[in-house]
Amino acid sequence: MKASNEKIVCPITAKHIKVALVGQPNVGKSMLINSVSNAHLHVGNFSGVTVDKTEVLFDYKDYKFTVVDLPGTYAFTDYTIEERVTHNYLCAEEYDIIINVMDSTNLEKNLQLTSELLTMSKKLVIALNMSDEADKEGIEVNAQYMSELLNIPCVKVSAAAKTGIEELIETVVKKFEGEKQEPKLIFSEAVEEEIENIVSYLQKHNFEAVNSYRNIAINLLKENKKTYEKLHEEPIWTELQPIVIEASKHIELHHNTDDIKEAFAEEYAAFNRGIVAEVVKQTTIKSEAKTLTEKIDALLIHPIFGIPIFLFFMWSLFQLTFTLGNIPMDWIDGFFTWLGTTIAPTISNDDVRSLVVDGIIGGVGAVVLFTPNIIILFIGIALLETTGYMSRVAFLLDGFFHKFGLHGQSFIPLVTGFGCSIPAYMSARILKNDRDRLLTLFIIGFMSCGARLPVYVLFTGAFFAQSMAGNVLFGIYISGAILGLIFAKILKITAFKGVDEPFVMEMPKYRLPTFKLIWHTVLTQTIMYLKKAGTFIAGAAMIIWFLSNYPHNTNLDKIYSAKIEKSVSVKQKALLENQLAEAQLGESYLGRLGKFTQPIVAPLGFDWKMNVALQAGLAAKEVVVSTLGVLYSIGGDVDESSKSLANNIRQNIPFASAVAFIIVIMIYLPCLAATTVFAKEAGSWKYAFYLFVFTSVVAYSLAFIGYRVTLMLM
Ligand SMILES: Nc1nc2c(ncn2[C@@H]2O[C@H](COP(=O)(O)OP(=O)(O)OP(=O)(O)O)[C@@H](O)[C@H]2O)c(=O)[nH]1
Ligand SMILES: [Mg+2]
Repeated sequence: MKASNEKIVCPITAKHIKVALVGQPNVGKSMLINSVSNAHLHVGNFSGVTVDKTEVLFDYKDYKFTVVDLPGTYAFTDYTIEERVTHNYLCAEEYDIIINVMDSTNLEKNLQLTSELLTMSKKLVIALNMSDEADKEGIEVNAQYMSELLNIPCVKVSAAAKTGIEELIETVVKKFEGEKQEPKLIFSEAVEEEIENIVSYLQKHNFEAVNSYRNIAINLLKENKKTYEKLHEEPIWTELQPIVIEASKHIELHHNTDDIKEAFAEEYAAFNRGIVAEVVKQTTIKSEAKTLTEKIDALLIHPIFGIPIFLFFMWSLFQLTFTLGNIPMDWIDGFFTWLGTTIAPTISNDDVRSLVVDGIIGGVGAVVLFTPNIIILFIGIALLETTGYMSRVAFLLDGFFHKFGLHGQSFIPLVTGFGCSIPAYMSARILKNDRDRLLTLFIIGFMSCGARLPVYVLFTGAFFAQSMAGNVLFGIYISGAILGLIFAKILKITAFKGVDEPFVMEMPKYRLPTFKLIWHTVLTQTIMYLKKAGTFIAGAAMIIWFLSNYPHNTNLDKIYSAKIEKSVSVKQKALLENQLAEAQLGESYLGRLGKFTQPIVAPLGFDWKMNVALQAGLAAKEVVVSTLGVLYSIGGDVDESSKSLANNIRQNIPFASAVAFIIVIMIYLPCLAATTVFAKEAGSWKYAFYLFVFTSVVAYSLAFIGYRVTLMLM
């Protein structure tokens, strides 16, 4: 019975394989997972794309794989927050195998991490990724020999070209089913002797351990904190400690240093050089890919032309957002108009009809209308991220950023902020220094996120000719960024005082992104935008509709119906009906709330509708547009088409008020979801409160100035 039980239980439990994917930044870990499964993890050509762990599940033959994508980490010494995620995972979580992903074109640097992984107790497989690039650059890696030298299976793969993937998975399965073999990590004779001393002591005392004696000895000598803590509690420690101290002294003496970490760094570097010398052969003297990167860089990171070129790219992007984005906008607008007019006659109940047509279709339609603009912006950001240009711009702007007290590396979270503030807040983890990180977190909101784009497009489209609108849009984004820099400086000399740290940022090779990669990146973000429009925004639009339709004042109905009956022309009748709708709106809950709080925003030239739209925008910025959509489709110049929202805005909102409104949108608190992430990343809700006060004061003051100045100029 027992045997048959075992037969049933074992294969099922044995078939789950949990793999931790570890490697230096930008070596293609996330892309490798996308290649082996159907996942669409975020891939970008710069260091620090993945900042949190993500699990991906897939089946292979009889095995169920769980692969954990971890943030890239250079070595296990100096941690940023995201590197800590990786280290903590490797030390504390349950998993079966580590796949160490390496960049075949940069083995020596990648080995810094690999050689540290060799002393861990887990089974290890090495994926020599980017083999396609290595081939192009004439770099030959002898994977077979490397496997023998390290006693770890090494498999050549290319996540981009999808080669070697099956072999890699087969190797993982084989390793999983087999015994753990001791990796070969060889040090100089002086160190080997000391390791041997400690090993024989452990052997003599038959010390029980998960890791091998050799690895324990190495970790003790390296002053690995975890190993120390564990051994410290053992009875043998009193005898072992002097042996370790003595051994460390010998090693330090051998390396002519008083720092054991430095001694080991030299040992590792020598080992890594040795491995590379054995397994890597450069077949061509200077590769074409390198000269290409150099040629492009000569222009793109040119000290004088670099920044103007970048600004030109950004300007073109916003021009495209407007000109190209406006074409499908007409179709979408037409579709929602058609939908509204088709559905309206089928609903007999006045309230339900208004809820569906004005509330849901009006609100959601107003947001969906801007999908083409959002897509163009997302494509721009995806290109910046995947080509390798992002790190160059970070480098270009570093000196400039330092003048404002920001770190060059802050550029990455800041640019991410143009898409959405949530990943931007998270990517601020790449900043090592807590003060720099907090400062960056406070500034990210100045980079207008994609959700604010619809508001800008709506207002610029309403007040400017098509030929100018793109420029104005570019101006809004640039002014937001410049304001961000100015306030970074102010915060730096007041709240976040401290010395600047030098900036080291890896400059990846230029990579032509595949159409598929851009497609998936943009598609995922667009689907998220549409999903939000269909769920959250639809819900918010319904609430806004309800609050703006109730309570219904029957007295007003009576007064107006008498007038309407007496009206002489169709035009007059329509006018009176509109006045009635406006009056009812003013009496609604939303109208009362808007009017009650309106005195606060009156100095900025806002009417109560703008006031409630801004308040609703605290939930999500798209809600500003959907709220305006609902409010203006009830009152004002009634026409269901969303394009008329722009007309309504032009007719009902004075230009100076519109300027002040845009300034508030640019600066005030990010959406609820982003603010929650902000609080989490900053470490406390206290900071979210500071952010609220900071952004509100700045938004209000600047909007006031903007309003007054525009009034004066007009
Ligand atoms: N040519 C080539 N490019 C690759 C390959 N694998 C990944 N890339 C590119 O390398 C860059 C980095 O890929 P990611 O998957 O984001 O790297 P990562 O290791 O997850 O990076 P972090 O999350 O920052 O640690 C992207 O531009 C990919 O398109 C490959 O096998 N060949
Ligand atoms: Mg990644």
